[in-house]
This record gives sequence, structure tokens and C-alpha cells, in this order.
Amino acid sequence: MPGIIYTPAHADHKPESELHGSRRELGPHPDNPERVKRILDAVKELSWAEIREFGERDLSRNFFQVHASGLIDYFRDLQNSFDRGELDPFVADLVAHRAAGSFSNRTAPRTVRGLTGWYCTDAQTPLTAGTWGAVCAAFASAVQAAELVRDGTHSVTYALCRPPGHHAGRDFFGGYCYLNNAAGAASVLARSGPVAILDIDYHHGNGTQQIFYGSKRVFTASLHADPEHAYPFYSGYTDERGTGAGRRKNLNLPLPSRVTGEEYLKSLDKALGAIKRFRPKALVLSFGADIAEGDPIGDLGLTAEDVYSVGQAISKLNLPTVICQEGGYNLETIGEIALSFLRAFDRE
Ligand code: Q9C
Ligand code: ZN
Repeated sequence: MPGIIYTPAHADHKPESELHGSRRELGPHPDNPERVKRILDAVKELSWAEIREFGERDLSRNFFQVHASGLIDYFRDLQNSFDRGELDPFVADLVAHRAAGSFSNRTAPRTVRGLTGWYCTDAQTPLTAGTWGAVCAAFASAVQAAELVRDGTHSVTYALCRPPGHHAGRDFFGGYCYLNNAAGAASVLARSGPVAILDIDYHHGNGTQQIFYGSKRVFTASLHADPEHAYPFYSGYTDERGTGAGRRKNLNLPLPSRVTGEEYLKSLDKALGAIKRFRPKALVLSFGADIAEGDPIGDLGLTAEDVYSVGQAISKLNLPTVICQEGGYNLETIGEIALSFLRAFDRE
């Protein structure tokens, strides 16, 4: 029976606003706690799914398998500063740029403010007093989802992660993501054999790609909006194929705007073919409901029915599977889209 891993701790991360550059104004931040509430309400309908909550756990070992110690230390110092009342919610006001090194060989600054610019890749990923707690809970839910699959308790688990994770790399974060939940899950499973990560969020999973770029044990494939016109702009192109031992272990499939369900399934087939040839023992899925029509920051045209077909095609791989929630920002449809996707994994 599939299992759903959920924790209410996500609600402590509640970024208020985002700068909408083109409209020259602050608007509501797309990643709000209501997203998870809507998904949870919808997926409760799945008679075959068991919803598990969990408490706190020590994640240190899991953190360091996918993230640099400097990034984790920074987040912990940041939390201490919030706890001491030294900080109000903020975003990076400067991100480390190539030019930063042009005056000296200066490396990371020491203050929490300076380090935010060092590690964060954009000014859309707010830091608040409740952020780190929620981030740890999301990461823990992905790790737990992977352990339940590894131990054979469930053949499919769904970690209702919030904040999302796929834009967080080994030593950077951004794109509403802080730690890479899917990478945490994959590293648990990779101890028992080769693992494939398939990322079908609307945006390219630049963090996931970077973490496993040199790895031959973890194959990464991503379908996403063409980075020529979509975030994260600097990665997600077809010529990024992996490096060293990880050569040809990364596959990017950029999609045109308003792609139809049929076209999408053709690209998906290419990803699934490559995954089969890799012969993984387990699959980690980064699922973003922002591929559906009507997403406020996405421009693909997938219907709920298309999303079900996408789920079915993936489910047919018949691999032990951990599904991590990534993006998806239309509150009116996010529940229905997640439900359509998960229905396809009712395969026992
Ligand atoms: N005003 C994920 O879906 N910027 N992250 C979009 C919208 C960043 C999305 C601009 C989008 C990141 C996990
Ligand atoms: Zn996304």
C-alpha cells in the first residue's frame, strides 16, 4: 500500500511577499502553506494511501550526504540569529557573482547577511524565523519516505514536502528551495543500488543536477520548460550530460511553451527509455504540479487527465518509488493535479 508522509511543520515557513519585477510591486509569495493543505485535503480521498505524520529526528548524517557543511552551518547560524531576535524576515540583497572575486581572492563572508548572498542564488527565496524548522521537516519527510521504501514497508511513498527542494544544490539554495529533499531521499536509496531521479517539475532541477553531476550511481533526468525563457535560465540545456564518472548520467529534456499532453508524453518516453537502460533499483520523482494548465508561474498546458497519463507511464516502470512534492502554485487546482498523479500509482 502506498504511504503519504506529511508533517504540519511546513506551515512555520510562511514567506509574505515576492517582488514581481515586471509589475514593479510586491505580490503574495507563491509558496504558501495553503498549497499543502489543498493537496492533503484532496489526497485524503485515496482509500489506498496511509497518511503518516512524524516527529523530530536527527538528520545530520543525511544532510552531509548531499550538502556542504558550510551551507548547513550557515542555516544553523541563521536560525540562532532569528532566535536571538537579531533578524527580521529578509531575502538576499546581493548574490555572489563572478565579479565578487575580482578584487582579491576573498571567499565566504562571515556574517549571516553576507553568507545569504554567498549561498543563495536569487532574491525570491525568503528567510524567516520559521524557515529552517520547516526545511528540516520537509527534508526529514523525504528521508523517511525513502526509508519506508528501502525497508519494503511501502513500494511507493509520497513525501508532501514544503518548502520544495530541487533548486537547492550541494552548496547553494534558491528558487523557493533550501535543502534538496529528493536528493536526500536518493542518497538513502543509493546505498542499496543504483537510483534514478526523474524531475517533472515545470522548472529545471538545477540543484539535483549539480549534486549528482559526477555520480555514476544516480542517474538524473529532467523534463522542464526551456531555460531560454524560464527559471533557472542558466541550466537545463541538452548539452549538460554529466561529468567524470557521471558522464552520460544526466539527461535534460527542455519543452516548448504550451506543450500538449501528447508532445509531453513523447519527451517523457525518452526519459523513461534512458532510465530503463540505466537499470536502477529505485526511482525518486520530483513532482511539480506547476506543469498543469493555469499555473500562475508555468506555461505548459497539461490537463488533470494528461497528468494522470504521465503518472501511469512512470508507474509502469514498476520500480520502488519515492515521490517528492516540488512546485505547483495554483491553489484552485493543485489538489486535483496531485490526486490525478498519485492515482496512477495505485498498482498493487
Ligand atoms: N514571480 C519551484 O517550482 N521565480 N520553484 C519565478 C515568479 C522562481 C520555482 C518568478 C521560480 C522557482 C520549486
Ligand atoms: Zn517549479
